[in-house]
Amino acid sequence: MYKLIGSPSTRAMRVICCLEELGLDYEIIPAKPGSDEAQKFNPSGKVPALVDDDEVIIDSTAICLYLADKHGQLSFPCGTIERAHMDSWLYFITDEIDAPLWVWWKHSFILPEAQRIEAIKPACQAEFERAMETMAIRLGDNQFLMGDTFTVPDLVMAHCAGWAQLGCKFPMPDGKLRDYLKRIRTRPAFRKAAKMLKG
Ligand SMILES: N[C@@H](CCC(=O)N[C@@H](CS)C(=O)NCC(=O)O)C(=O)O
Repeated sequence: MYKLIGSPSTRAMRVICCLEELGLDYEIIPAKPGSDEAQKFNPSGKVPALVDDDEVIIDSTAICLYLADKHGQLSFPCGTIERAHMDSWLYFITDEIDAPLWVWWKHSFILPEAQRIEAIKPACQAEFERAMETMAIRLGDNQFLMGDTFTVPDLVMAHCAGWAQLGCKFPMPDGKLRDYLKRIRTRPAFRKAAKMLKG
């Protein structure tokens, strides 16, 4: 059975959604970010981490990709053009969506108050909004980021969008992008994961 280090209120949520989509058994060890417990699995103390037998994998996106590749769903084979496009989405989401959200979040809640810079936050929101505009164009009329196939970038994106809307209170434009996010959030795996978040 897989062991997931990190609680649903963190990026561990992405891995929970992935494990649920794949129908896999897992146990959650709700180590807090930066705790001694988390540091046993990741020298930075960050979560999530995944334990698979004697191996520990860190970073939510790498974990989801590993699970998807290993279990032959939610991704495309390495070396295919589809995989190239799928990876392109993943880097876009981590660089241009997760990164500004994380900077905004750190300067709102995580850093010691003396290190927080309020003035950086509007720039983070603007970067996020620009990425959403790009995303809406790239998504077009597709059901998912990779057309008809639901893949790992969809689940990372859905997590980022929830974080932006509920955590940062960033407005989400109406239209195809909102419909796309709703399509993901109403999947059974996501509904189950959302219940875990509410406790
Ligand atoms: N790129 C990493 C980021 C992990 C990360 O920053 N996790 C947060 C919780 S969501 C954390 O552990 N923060 C503690 C810290 O920054 O020291 C991932 O996607 O797993």
